[in-house]
Amino acid sequence: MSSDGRQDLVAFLGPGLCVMLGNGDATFASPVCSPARREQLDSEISFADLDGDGWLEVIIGGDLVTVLLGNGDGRFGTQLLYEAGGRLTLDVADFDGDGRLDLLVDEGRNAAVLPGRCY
Ligand SMILES: [Ca+2]
Ligand SMILES: [Ca+2]
Repeated sequence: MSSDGRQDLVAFLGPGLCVMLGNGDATFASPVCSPARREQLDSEISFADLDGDGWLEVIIGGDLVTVLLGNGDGRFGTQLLYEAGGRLTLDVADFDGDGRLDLLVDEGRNAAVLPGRCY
């Protein structure tokens, strides 16, 4: 989640979605948390650089797919919401081959692709 090359942790904790920046020695800094909606707490989380700026975004599944744009220091800027209709699983790939990452949301019987378009 940061640009230092060290592995970081992201998890839902009491206050919300929290990032713990890695110190590079198997220890982590104190969590920095962003508020999360209650229904997100058991949602699937994916990570990808959706806008091509080199920083990872956090993608949270659910009725509303939430994309939190990473700013490279473990914090998040803009929050984007996409109606997904109660989908359960989430995948990120370039499904239509246009060079932009897309989101696949799937509830088991029905799947939908949200085409990437933000860069
Ligand atoms: Ca990015
Ligand atoms: Ca695409």
